[in-house]
Amino acid sequence: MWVIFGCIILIPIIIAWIQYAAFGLPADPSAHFNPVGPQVPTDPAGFPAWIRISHWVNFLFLTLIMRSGLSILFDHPRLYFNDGCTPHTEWIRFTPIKVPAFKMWTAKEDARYISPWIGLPGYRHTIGLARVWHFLTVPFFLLNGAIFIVLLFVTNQWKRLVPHSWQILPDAWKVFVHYATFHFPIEPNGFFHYNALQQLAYFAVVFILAPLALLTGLAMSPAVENRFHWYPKLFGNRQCARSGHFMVLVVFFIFIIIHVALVAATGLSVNMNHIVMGTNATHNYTGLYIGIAIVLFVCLCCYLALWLSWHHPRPLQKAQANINGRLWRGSINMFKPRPYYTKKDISPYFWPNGKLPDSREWQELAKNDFKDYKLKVGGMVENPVELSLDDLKKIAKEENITMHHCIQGWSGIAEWGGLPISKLVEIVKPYPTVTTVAFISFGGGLYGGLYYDTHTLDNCLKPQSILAWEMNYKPLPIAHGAPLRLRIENQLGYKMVKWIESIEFLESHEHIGKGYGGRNEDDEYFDLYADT
Ligand SMILES: Nc1nc2c(c(=O)[nH]1)N[C@H]1C(S)=C(S)[C@@H](COP(=O)(O)O)O[C@H]1N2
Ligand SMILES: [Mo]
Repeated sequence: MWVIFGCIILIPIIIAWIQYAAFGLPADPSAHFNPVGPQVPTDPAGFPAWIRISHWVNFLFLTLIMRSGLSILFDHPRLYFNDGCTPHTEWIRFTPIKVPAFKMWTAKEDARYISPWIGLPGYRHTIGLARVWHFLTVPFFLLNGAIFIVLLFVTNQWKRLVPHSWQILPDAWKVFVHYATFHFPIEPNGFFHYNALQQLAYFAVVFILAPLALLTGLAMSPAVENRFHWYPKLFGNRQCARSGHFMVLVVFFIFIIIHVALVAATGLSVNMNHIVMGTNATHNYTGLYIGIAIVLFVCLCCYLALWLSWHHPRPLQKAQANINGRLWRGSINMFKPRPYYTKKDISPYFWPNGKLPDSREWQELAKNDFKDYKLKVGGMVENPVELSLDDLKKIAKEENITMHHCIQGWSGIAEWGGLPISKLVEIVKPYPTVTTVAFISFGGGLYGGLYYDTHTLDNCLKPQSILAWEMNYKPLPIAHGAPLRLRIENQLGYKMVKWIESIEFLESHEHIGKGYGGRNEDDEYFDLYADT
């Protein structure tokens, strides 16, 4: 990968130098630009307020999105091109640790610390809040982008961004040869024109990079993947999409560095007057000073976001539920998972996660191969039952090969065999007021308390929602949840309770635990709806 990246960067530079050595500098395509006004009267002149505002709003949002994205990345600091995320196949890792072969190494243990100077909120095991910042910003980032693009095309401003002739390509190359060989090309007045390379770069950021960020992000959603299996395939597979999402971040970062460096190098105070004040004034620093104030304000927002994450996480979680929870519930959460994978897709490796139960009761049951295990099913039902594994197996069995999506970013494809939850529902007969099913584990949560999670009854009745006692055609291994674990395929991994002790039918997720829908929702501010 490093060789490939090196080539992508070095080869154009080498070609530019060869061209320069053999033929000298190419003619500068900006030479014919009118330096004091638009080329033709219908060309845009200056930056209206909506451009300036959306530019700086975008800067704030991108800062939040990129920093929270890094925090999310560091919860599983490895990137792959294979869906099984087999250790040692990552193309890049942000951890010194090689996954040990001699002991169980869970994905949670593998999470890293990231400094809050870089990540939002930073630190370890803060993925819940990192996602809150990431997803809370995204709808507004998209809205800002949409408004920008609409206004771009209802005004004449699109002309500065959208190339209208293929001539832009050779022209951009000529400008690149200047930069690459350390010659500054002629600087057109950005109030009226960009040079060809600049125009191409801005165009690519707005019309390619930003949409790619959205599309690769969406490809990681379990609800989307399980309904439209072809979609992540557009990028190769789900982990390619995740890697691509990261590369989008890297390109954004490189763009920002070069953008800011050139803004500074080509007349900082004038350029700042353009994009802050909307004036073409050359002899005052107003734009620069206000621009610095805006940057400081963004820093302050970052600090405030960190402070809120640490001192008022619950309102953040609730804001996320009110905005994105609602959005997802009414859209992608309604998709029904579809069968797709076959035996040959089963991943050679499947990351284990969570904490093995340490209760004496579970250990006794495990010693005896769970022969004495009884699943307790109760709550708001007409017919509470206790069922052994054999009882469960006698009711029905369904086998599905599906992709597991952990919130941390890793995935894995496995076969799961077990009882469709719909069959259990038929037996216990929940009251009509039941909306929610809670699954309670023998195991504990990261910060204490029993591990549990809730699902809407609706999701429990979707295709492929099962209580599994079988993984890859063998009895469910201890590490993966023996004797019984949950599979609800349109949700993220943390909702798939392992080592299930009991099931309760409820009128609301607020009637169990701290009332946020699960151990991770209670203690780590994860989403109630884990569709993405
Ligand atoms: N009881 C219990 N169930 C749990 C967890 C846990 O910590 N405790 N971790 C969850 C998470 S975060 C994931 S990704 C999956 C992992 O399942 P696996 O170990 O089979 O990969 O289990 C889920 N179920
Ligand atoms: Mo997970």
